[in-house]
Amino acid sequence: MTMTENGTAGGVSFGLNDEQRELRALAREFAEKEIRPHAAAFDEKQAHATDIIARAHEVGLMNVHLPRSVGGPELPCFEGILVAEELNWGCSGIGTSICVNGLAARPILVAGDEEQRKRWLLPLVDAPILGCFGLTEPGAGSDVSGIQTTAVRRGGDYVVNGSKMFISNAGHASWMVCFASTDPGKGSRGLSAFVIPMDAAGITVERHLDKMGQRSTDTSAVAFDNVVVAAVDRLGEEGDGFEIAMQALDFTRPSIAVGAVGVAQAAFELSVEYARERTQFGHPIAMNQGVSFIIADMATEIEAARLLCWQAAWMNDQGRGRKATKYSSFAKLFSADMAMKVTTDAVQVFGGYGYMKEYPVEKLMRDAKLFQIYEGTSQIQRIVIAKEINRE
Ligand code: COS
Repeated sequence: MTMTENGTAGGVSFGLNDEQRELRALAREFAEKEIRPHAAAFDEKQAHATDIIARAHEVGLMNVHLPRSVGGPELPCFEGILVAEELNWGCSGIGTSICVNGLAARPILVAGDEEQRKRWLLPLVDAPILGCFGLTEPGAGSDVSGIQTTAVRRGGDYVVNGSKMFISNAGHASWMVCFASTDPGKGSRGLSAFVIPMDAAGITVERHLDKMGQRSTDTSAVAFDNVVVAAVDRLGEEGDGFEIAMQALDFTRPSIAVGAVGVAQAAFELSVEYARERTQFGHPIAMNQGVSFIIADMATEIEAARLLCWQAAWMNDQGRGRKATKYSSFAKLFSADMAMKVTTDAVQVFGGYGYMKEYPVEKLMRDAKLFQIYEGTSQIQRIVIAKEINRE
């Protein structure tokens, strides 16, 4: 094997270039100074971090994938996950509220025309405006084809009725990409996507939901009662909705996956620090093999998860289509399950103190759980992986 000038072997490099290192350092510094110190208080109060989101916008850590045509930096998926890991290291509740625009904007980037991109995405560049992604419903979470919200054509408009559930940032968003059935007989082939302003007549944010973890992300239930939507606000053609949603999730799942890595990394760092300080039987507990093996496993599994996230993002950036689908699900499945294990182990390393709210690791364990659920449960990721293997 020969090494090339930039130190890569056989065309593969695990190193970051200068710009990527700078971007990651900027995100880490922001997380350290602007997010971490407030994480516990926002969690306790279940408060939306309006000012922190505005600061993230100001320093360029939001909307990083928006294309140059609307004034965005058009960073690849890979650069986005470098930022997402650090923000979630700071606090995954606040990190998620900063990153949700990536998911909200993606269907518009997948299927929107120039006019729609300008109308909905250009304002995001100038101000910390939030969008949200309205896929999940009370009766349709994993089974997207079971969506009950309807959009019925009436002249140049559609009339939307139904309800959405567990929608991140909905209570603070200016618009939602809403998936609704335009042909209920056709299941997934009958779904269409619309961009709907949240102040449209007939929309109610019904409940800000009280969550176990990631409490500073607003998660709300939204009702649609005869909401009139102009046909020009439909993304793509009628029936394109399912594919638009799936393609959006292919791109955003690496970012969610790496959020889990950020949470696990935080739990790992705290565990190492604590194990060196905490003395029992006359020596630091880090010197006990029982504890040191837990920490060694944490480090190994975090590294493995991060590499899967990097590969999934790279697949997306290479335009690998359905290959990226599988790798995004690899990353999401492995990282979410890893973060749950690592944060649970962190509580174990801290012992009785770990179980107390006074120490930071119990929050990380609560936060980690959501990664196994949102943007497709760990079981759904296995279904996606199995389906993609069978298609090959
Ligand atoms: N990109 C493009 N097309 C895709 C696709 C993708 N990533 N995934 C599926 N499709 C296509 C399929 O090829 C199929 O097309 P054909 O009928 O032409 O073959 C069509 O879409 C239907 O796909 P499939 O048969 O796999 O659909 P299912 O109803 O069986 O469900 C799952 C698929 C379960 C994978 C899907 O519903 C899913 O991802 N659910 C989880 C959703 C989720 O993440 N929810 C969380 C809320 S978002 S915060």
